[in-house]
This record gives sequence, C-alpha cells and structure tokens, in this order.
Amino acid sequence: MTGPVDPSSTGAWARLGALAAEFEPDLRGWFEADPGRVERLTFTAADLYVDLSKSLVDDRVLGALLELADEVGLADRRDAMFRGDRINVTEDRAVLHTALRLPADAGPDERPSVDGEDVVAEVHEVLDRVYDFADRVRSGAWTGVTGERIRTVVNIGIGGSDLGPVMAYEALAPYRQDGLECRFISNIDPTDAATTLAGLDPASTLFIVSSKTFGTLETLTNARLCRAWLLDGLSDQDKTEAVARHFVAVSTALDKVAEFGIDTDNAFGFWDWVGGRYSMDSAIGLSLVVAIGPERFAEMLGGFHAMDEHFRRTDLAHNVPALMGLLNVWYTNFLGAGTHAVLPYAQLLHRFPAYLQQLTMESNGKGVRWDGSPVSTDTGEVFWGEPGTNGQHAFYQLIHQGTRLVPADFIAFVNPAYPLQDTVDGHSTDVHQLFLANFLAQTRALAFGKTAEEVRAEGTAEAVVPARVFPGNRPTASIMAPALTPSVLGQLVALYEHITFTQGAVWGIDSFDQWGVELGKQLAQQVAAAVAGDTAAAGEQDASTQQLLGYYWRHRQ
Ligand code: G6Q
Repeated sequence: MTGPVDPSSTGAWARLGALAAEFEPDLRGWFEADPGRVERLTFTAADLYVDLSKSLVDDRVLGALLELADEVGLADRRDAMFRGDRINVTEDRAVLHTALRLPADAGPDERPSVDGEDVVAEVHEVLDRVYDFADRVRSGAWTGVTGERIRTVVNIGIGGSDLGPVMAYEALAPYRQDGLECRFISNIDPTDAATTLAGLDPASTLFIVSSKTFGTLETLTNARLCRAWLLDGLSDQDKTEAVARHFVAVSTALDKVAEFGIDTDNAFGFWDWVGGRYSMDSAIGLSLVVAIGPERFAEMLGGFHAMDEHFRRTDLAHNVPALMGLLNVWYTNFLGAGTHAVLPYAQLLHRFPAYLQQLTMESNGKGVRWDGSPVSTDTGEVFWGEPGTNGQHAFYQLIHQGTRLVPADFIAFVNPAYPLQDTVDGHSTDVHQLFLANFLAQTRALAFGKTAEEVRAEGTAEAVVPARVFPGNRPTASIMAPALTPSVLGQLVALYEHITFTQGAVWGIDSFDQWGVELGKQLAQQVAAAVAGDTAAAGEQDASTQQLLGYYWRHRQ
C-alpha cells in the first residue's frame, strides 16, 4: 500500500485555494442566471432524493473538487475498503461493515474474504441465529426463568454498542411489536441503571450485554449491576438458572462472555473488521431485531446495501456520498466552516444527530494521516443537530444571521408516520404539510435571505432594518425520501458512513481507529484508586486533580 497523498500538495487543492480567494457566493444570482442548476445538482441514491443546488458551489469549484478526489485516489481507496484490504492500518484490520449487509447470494466479485474466510457466509450464519432468537422472544417461546414471557429487553452497551441501536429503535418506533419494550443502559453514572431498571419486573426482563471487546468498564459494571438486580428480584429457587435465561451477549470475545456466566449458545458474535460505530447492522442490532422483527431488520440491511451499491458503482460526479463529502471538504478547508448541522424534520430521528456525532467525529477527528505523518489541513468538523422544527426556535438564529458559516443537511419525508389533522373552526389542516412547509421555508431563507430593500418594503423602521436583513448564501443540502421506512433508515446511515469515508480519504486519515478515547480510559482506572481514598494514588495526581479530589472528600455525604 502506498502512503496517503497529502491533499494540500495536489494541483486541485491549489486550484480550490485560488477559487476560494475570489469566491463570491451568490445563490440568488446563480439561480436566476442558470435555470439548469437545480436539475444538474439534484441526484437520486436508492430512495433518497438529494438536492444539492443550494450548496455554495459553482461548476468550477465542483470540477476542482472532483479533480481532488482523483488526485487523492478516492475511488481506489473505496474499492480497497469493499475488497477487504486492511485499510485500518493503525489496528491492522480490514474495514468491512459493508459486508454486514451483502445478500447471502452475493456474487463472487462482491464477496470479500478476510484471511481466506468467506465473511458473507459467516455474517448470514450469525444473522440466522439472531433472527431465530428474536423470533423466540417475540413469540413468547423464549421465557424468563419463572416461565413468564419477556416484556422488556434492556441493551447494556456504550458508544458504538449503544448509539446505533438506540437511534434506530427510536426512528423505527412505528414498526415495534406491541407489548415488548426496549430500554438502554450506557452510562456508568449509576443513575442510568437505577432509572432504567425502575419499575421493571425481573421475571419478564431480558438483558443483552453488547460489547465488542467485552472489556469496557461501563458496560461490564452495568452488566454486574443488572445481574445483581435480577438475582435480588427472584426467589432462591429461580436464581440458579436466572443468568442463563435472562442474559445474552453480543461480542467478538466469546471467552469473556462465558467468564461472565452467559451461556455462549446465547452469544452472538461479530468480527474485528467491524468498527464499533459501524456495527448497528451486525448482531449489535439484536435489541432492534427483537423490537421490529427479522423481516424489518432485513429490509434495513437492504437499504444499507442499496446505498453501498450506489457509492461503489456510481461515477463520482453523480455519487451522492462522494459529492456531499467533497462539499464538506470545501466548506471545512476553504470556506472556514468548523461545524456541520444535521437537521431531521422527523421527530423519530431525534437521536440521529447524536449517532452521527460518533460516526463522523470519532472517525475523522484525527491529527495524523494513516502513515503517522501530521495532517497539513484541518480535518473533521463538529457535527451536531436537533430535529426541526424545535431547532428553529432555538439555535437557527445563529445559522441565519450569525457570523459563522454552518453548512446544514435538512432531511424530510413525504409521508408522515402519524398522519394527524388539525381542525380549527371546521377547517382541517394536514399537520405534516405544515411541518414540510417549515422544512422548505428554512432552506429557502438560508439560501436566498432577505435584502434591506425587501425589509424596508415591509415598512420596517430604518433603525431596525440591519437587524432584520438575512444575508443568505448559507449552504444546505435537502434530503427527501418517500417515508422513514427501515430501508430508508439504512440508506441514510450508509449515506453518512460513506460521506465520512470520503472526507477521511481526502484527508488521508484512518477513519476507522479511535485512539483518542484511550488515554481517558487509562487515566480513569488510575484515578479511580485516588477517588476511592488511596492517599498514595491521590498524591500522584497533578495539583488541579488533587484540589478537585479534596473538594470531593470535603463534600461527600
Ligand atoms: C466505536 C468505538 C467505541 C466503542 C465503545 C464500546 O467505534 O470503538 O465507541 O463502540 O467503546 O466498546 P465495546 O463494544 O467493546 O464495549
């Protein structure tokens, strides 16, 4: 494998720099002068309809971004990922989350192998077991130790073993089975376990310990708390079999699963070539499979795969994740954007921005390239967001009129999950239409703004005119789909996975390691003794930490 290309050494980078220096964004003017712009910059990827016409680019910038993609070898790196090359070099691993959603009968050219193993066959072997187990829980065939059917499934996991399942469980709420609820415990703050378990009946509760490594402090601590809670709530006679009936696991470390006391027949594996934040479509999605059923989960995998196919096979000039990733590079490295908002107009996607924060920021928040050399450009931007319209009444002010450039992705669905009508004085309104009107109005206001003349024409007092001007030229992408189905959710997640990949490939970084989370974990182990009162350990801490420990000891009740 040859080393990464320094993007800033390419001809395209120099050209983009020159274009940025003289860039005068004018979405109003561009729309007026170029009737073909909207059609030219609107794309379909699987079921997603993606309008990039309100992006801050003209044809010259777009051309240079595509040249940049060529010069850094984006297509080659993409193909290397799909092939199963060990592109996660700092961990010496293949990166094959795309194999998690390949159909069982995928042809030989699509079927990657790792160390000679047919990974697609392995994926489907585990999926079949996951589906079978979920069916048994859903039908009531799997019971707790007292013979009661399972009413609540509690997923214990953190980071990649939590955020995806939570996000999808919320997003696909209309597809859940009645009478079967999932809850999620992630934080080592004991409040999380205490409040999540409150009101549950141990006899009808099933725990899924989701941990790739089965060594994560938070997850193992919470798993032990839950085990104690379970045993505490059952009679002595039922305690013996309780863990076997009420605990299952998802992990790559089956030996550690057995050590915890979980029957490995009820453990579901995955592989080191699946990164935690790329794992919601592996057995890590078990809680979701129980909630929505195997058929719907398979539809979601189909959606992921459809977007994979688009990314893999579409030329870059029409390739939605590649284009969106390249636009993000333009905004980040040439127009000075430090953040990127993702604004779903779907309450069901309320955890989507949180999910994306891990996907994007853990992947691309890096300061060295994959060969260890320092990056010469800015890398990952801060992703954030909230569902519309709530955000409109909170932080949109800054996006509309603030001094910072905040590119934003707006996501909306034609058909609502809950079609409600509002009736006032006998006149009925489709509430989802009002919702969509807001989605459309916001991107329009951000793109085209409101001039001083337009403000004056409304009779505004001169002194207030400047405050009421909207500068416009605030870039947005509009993503629409017919409805938020399991397939569309899979497509959306895969879209952002590949956007993230594209940006990482341009910057030459390893988007699949996460060494940045390690130091804090190590230090927490070291500081734990000091917090517990070990004076020698406390003495080894820095002055600030010692002072904070002092505060803790003075105020502890
Ligand atoms: C994700 C990260 C991280 C990981 C958690 C949980 O890409 O690796 O968020 O998912 O630290 O790890 P375990 O699944 O091993 O408990």
